[in-house]
Amino acid sequence: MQQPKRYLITSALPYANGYKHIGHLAGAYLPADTYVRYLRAQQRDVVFVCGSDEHGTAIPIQAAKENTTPRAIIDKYHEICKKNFEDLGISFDIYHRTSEPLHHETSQEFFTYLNDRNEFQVFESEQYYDEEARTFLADRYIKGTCPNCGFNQAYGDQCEKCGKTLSPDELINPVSTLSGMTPVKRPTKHWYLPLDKHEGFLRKWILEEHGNDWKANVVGQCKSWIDGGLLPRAVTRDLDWGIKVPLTDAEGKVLYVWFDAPIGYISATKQWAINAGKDWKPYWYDKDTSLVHFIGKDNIVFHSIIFPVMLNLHGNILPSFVAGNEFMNLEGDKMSTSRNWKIDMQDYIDDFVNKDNGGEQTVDMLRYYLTQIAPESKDSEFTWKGFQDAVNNELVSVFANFVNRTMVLMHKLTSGKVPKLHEDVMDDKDRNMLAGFMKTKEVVEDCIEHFRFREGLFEVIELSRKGNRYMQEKEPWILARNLETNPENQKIIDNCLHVCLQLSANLAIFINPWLPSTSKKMLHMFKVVEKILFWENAGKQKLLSPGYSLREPSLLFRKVEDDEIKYQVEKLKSNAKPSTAVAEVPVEEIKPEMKAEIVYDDFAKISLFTGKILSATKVKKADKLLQLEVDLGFEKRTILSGIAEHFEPDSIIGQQVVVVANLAPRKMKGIESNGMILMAEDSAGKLYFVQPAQEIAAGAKVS
Ligand code: B3M
Ligand code: ZN
Repeated sequence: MQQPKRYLITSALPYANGYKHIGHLAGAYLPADTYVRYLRAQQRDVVFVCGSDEHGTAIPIQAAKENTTPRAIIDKYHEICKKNFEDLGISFDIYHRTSEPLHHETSQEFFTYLNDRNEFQVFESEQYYDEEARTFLADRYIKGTCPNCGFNQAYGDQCEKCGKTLSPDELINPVSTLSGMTPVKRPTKHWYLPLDKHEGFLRKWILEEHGNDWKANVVGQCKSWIDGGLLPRAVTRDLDWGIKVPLTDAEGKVLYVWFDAPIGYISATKQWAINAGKDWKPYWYDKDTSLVHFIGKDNIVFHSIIFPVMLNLHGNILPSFVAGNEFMNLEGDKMSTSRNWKIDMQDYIDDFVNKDNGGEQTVDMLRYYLTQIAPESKDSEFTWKGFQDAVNNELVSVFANFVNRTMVLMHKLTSGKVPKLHEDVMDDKDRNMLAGFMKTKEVVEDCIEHFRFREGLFEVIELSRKGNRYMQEKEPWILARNLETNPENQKIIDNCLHVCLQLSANLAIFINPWLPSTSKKMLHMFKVVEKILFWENAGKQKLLSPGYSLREPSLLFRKVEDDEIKYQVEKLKSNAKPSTAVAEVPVEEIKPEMKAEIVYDDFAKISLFTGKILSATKVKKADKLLQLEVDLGFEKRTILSGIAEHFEPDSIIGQQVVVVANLAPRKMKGIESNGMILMAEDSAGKLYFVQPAQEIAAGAKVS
């Protein structure tokens, strides 16, 4: 594939309605920043945009909670989020706002362009109206009883207890949250984007063109959506907070927040171009631009289905990749703002970065751990113990240790200067180490270009691990003991430190996309300028010139102490709010049923393999069944599973599973099922996938 001429990288625009947590950071911001820093090191033309999403009901609802105005809310949280990202080294080229006039104009122009070409359909429908507050009610402004679980505080768009997506019409005894009154139905008119008309385009573009090069979770979610039947989607709302619909017959209506928010990427690019004296148009119109969206999984359909349809109709380019990440759990539970089970970026900044013994190194410590556990292909989990282990056992003991030992020994054994390489005493170990730089470069490059940031970082740490091993084998400190009797040893010492120093310089280049301030600190020790970080230098064997004197080393990372993580875990627990979402189910003390004894041969008749769910759709006229496409590595299977009441189809795409692969085929509702998925059920009847503790390729034998 030809290399794109320019890149436009976007991270999801966070709602400016509160603090954002490290799960957000790990999903949509940190991987984007890593990618961008790499592209910049490659000296490619790249613009990295983000900003606040300041519309939608989320904002006035937060304003009501804080007893202030929507304007005050967005002003407050815009500044907080912007500063948090800066503090954690996220290097946006612009952090814009959707409340800016430039964005309002851009969105209205977009709407008008589509409307003028009759791309919308206008429908009238009956919607809830609050007669006392004299306003139509957005879904979030209506509460009532959930038809699914009976929870009496469910919202018009979702029940927070059972998680079911709802429409206001489904609520039993709906009440307006504005006035407490029972709302009435009134006719209202809205503009709809007829997604159904674009099914052919979407199938071709996503499933045919990107079915293989996009991530399975993204393609799978899109496929489920498309297979589930696309419907016209309203792009306007009856609300007084938002961008006015630019039509005379649309009094009191605003653009739906998910219509204007992604256009925010365009207005941000425009503002960046104004500031930088550049032209924004090629970034949104030229086919040789690579547009990449970094988002969390709850935003996938908006970025891979709805916004692309809009872009296509508007004559813009389409994303070349949608980096949709899964979620990060925290200490055994889902991160949740409503239950306060989360670590805000601000919390980490207060407790680590702004502390006396914190500083920049703690920024990179977090960046390291969040990348190491990045939810690239499945949900992952943050634990404070995991954080401590990653920092102490890898960053400190492997990476920093190697660099530090190299620097200390260089001061001790080669008088603070880069020693020269003596070809005559070089051995295979030296040669292998030197040749390894280029190999790592190629692997890291491949990882980053293909959005596998975890693996790329792992490779860099591996290289420093090899450096430690090499030094351990060479033992220059032992050779130094009997220099008088063996003066030739000095050459071997020189070679070892020469190699270790060139390796350290390479490590500074490699680690830069992930841990930029660590790399800067290394450059300072080596007394070299930042230009050395250009990727073209990676893999080179002569980055530091022999004879050049280097600074005294300073420690790259400090250890994380036991009491620090103990404090964090306690803080998390004591700040957590009781959940409304999960009902306490009494655990009954009953022994499970045990079937009759079998012999090994009975068990050995079953062929079990690992697999991955590629897509999931509800089976028509069967409440319990989901139709799954499962990748078994050696083949793909259709499997019907009776789990529809337990999982939303979208939420299980990409899950690892264990499949009984030699079960006789069985037909249900006209569909043939070829196998069975293993599930575990707890005493409350909740189902869990049985899966390997680590990610493993599909098709692995289970026994
Ligand atoms: N503000 C939702 C979110 O923060 C939404 C993203 C917009 S991206 C254009 O998850
Ligand atoms: Zn419910």
